[in-house]
Amino acid sequence: LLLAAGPALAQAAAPSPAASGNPFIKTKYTADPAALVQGNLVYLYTGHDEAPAPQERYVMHEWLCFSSPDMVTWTEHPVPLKVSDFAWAKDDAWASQVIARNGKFYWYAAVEHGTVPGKAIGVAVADNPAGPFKDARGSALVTNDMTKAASISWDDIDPTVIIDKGGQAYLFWGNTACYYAKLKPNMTELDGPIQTVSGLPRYTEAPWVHEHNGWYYLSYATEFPEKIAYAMSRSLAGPWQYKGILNELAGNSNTNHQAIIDFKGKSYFIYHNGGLDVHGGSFRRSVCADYLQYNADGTLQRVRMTTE
Ligand code: FUB
Repeated sequence: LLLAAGPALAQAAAPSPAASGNPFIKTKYTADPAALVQGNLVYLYTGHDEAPAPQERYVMHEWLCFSSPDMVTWTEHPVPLKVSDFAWAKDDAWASQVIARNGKFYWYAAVEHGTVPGKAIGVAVADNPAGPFKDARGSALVTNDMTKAASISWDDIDPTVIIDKGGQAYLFWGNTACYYAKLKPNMTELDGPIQTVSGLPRYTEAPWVHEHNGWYYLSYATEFPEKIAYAMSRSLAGPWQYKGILNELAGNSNTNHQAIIDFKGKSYFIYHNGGLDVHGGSFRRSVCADYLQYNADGTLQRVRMTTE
């Protein structure tokens, strides 16, 4: 399946592309984007919003995978992972991220646990970035009782994963707080205690950690409806220094959920809004992308979404 994106990303990098191709996945409602650059291709992983209009709740049973050589033309791959692939999980294919290590691909995904009340994070593994993926543990990697946030059941969501230059992998996640823990080299076990990131004002959810020119960036959803804010650090263990807001409200969606990548010489801010069609909204979301620009000191320019 070839999906046509609009002209926005076909143009040379500009702070505010004039013509919008967003949302750029037009055949399905897609949410919570994560992206992974592998060689000549970028892989896009999303949740699949399946709530029929006018239902105002999340209906999400599977994740989707698309790839592109240019951020313009997208190929959809067969469904690579479903909630039912985690035998211990009940429902809710919420946010996720895939990372490569030692020739394998590890997919960290939030789901509703079948027996431990609340959300949990599982990890699936594949030999190919498009899958198929299978449960790497047979049990959850993180469960709600580990972070002891009794106040809400959806604390252990929104995993983001990164490997530092020394080869140490870190998992970040969370809703009532931004948690992080080291991962063992096998990528399927936590290595040490769960800690909490400090210095993220008005943190809501959706952490995304990436590296660019020696700086680590922790972007996250702030307030509700959500904007994206970010902090910078020289170390994944912090301290993180808050730098400000990256974008404003995404448009017709309470959530925003970003991923940030460099690909073929340009940087991209990928997120979702509720703008695909008349039924679009907070529970029928759609993935968009706009250019991201770095300043000489490493700080980020505010993203001007093409939908603004
Ligand atoms: O898609 C379900 C939830 O909505 C995600 O976990 C959050 O980041 C928000 O986008």
